[in-house]
Amino acid sequence: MNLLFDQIKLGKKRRLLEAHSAISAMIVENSSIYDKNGEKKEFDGVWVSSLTLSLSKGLPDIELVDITSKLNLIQEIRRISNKPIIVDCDTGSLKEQFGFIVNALERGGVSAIVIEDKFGYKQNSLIEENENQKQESVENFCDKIRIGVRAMQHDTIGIVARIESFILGKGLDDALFRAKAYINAGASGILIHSKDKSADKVIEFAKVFKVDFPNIPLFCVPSKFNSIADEELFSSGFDVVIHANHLLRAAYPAMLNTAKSILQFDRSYEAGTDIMEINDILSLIPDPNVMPI
Ligand code: SPV
Ligand code: MG
Repeated sequence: MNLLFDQIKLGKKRRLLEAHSAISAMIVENSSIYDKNGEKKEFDGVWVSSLTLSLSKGLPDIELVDITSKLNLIQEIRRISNKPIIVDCDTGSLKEQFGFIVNALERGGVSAIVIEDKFGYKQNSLIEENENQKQESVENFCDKIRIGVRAMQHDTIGIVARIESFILGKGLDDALFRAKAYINAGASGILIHSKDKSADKVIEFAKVFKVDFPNIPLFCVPSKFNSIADEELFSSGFDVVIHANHLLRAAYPAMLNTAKSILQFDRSYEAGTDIMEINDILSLIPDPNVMPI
C-alpha cells in the first residue's frame, strides 16, 4: 500500500506544499478553505524540497543536506501530519549510495522520492546560468532507477524520475524518449520540469505522455509557470502539482521586515502590527495531554 499512489490510482488529483521545518509542516497540515461549492480544500501532502531545506540550514542547494538530516525532518513532520511526504533527493547521489537512500526513506515512511536526471555538480534547476549542469545519460539514469527499485522492501515507496530536458535546452522528443526509458526501468512516476514562465511546454508534454502512459502518475512543479491554476494543470493530464518553496519565501520577508522594524524604532512595538500576538503563538504550543496524531 502507498498512501499517495493508491489515491492517484483512484483518480484523485494531488496538490502538495513545501515544508522545511515542523512549524511549516503544521501550516501544510492545518490550512484549509471551503471552495465556492462548499467543498473543503486542503493540501494532500508535504514536499521536502532540496532548495528550502538547504537554505533553511544556510547551505547552497548542491546536495549538501545528508540523508540523516532529511530523516530528522521527516520525523518532525510525522509528529504533526499523516499526509503523504515526497522527498526531493536531487540526483539520488552516486548509484552506489542510492539503494541505501531508498531503503532509509522507505523505512522513514516516505511515499515517494524524486530524483532528477542530472549528474556531477548539481545546482537548483531554476537558476539562470546553468552551463555547469549536465544531464545524465539515459543508460546511467535507468541503472540508478533499477538499483532503487531493487532496494525497496515493500510497495510503500515510489521513485519518481524527474526529467530536466526542458531545463537544459532540449526538446519534447528528448523528454518523451527519456520518460519511456525511465518507466521501463521501473520509475513509478514522471516529473517534467521547466523554468519557462509559460506552462505550454509541460502541457504539450503531458498531452502526448498521457496518450502512451495513461496510468503512470505525472508530476509538475509550477515554481516559474505559476499563473496557471492547479485545476488547469490537472485537466491537462497532471496528477500531482507541487508548490515547492512558498512557505520559506513567505516567511523570509516577514522575518526581515520585523528585524528591520525593531532596529528602526528601537523597540518591538511597531513590529507588533505585522506579527502574531503572544497569546496566539502560545495557543500553538502542543498540549502535553494530547498525544500526537
Ligand atoms: C526544490 O524544491 O528543491 C526543487 C524544485 O528542486 S525547484 O526549485 O522548483 O526546481
Ligand atoms: Mg531540488
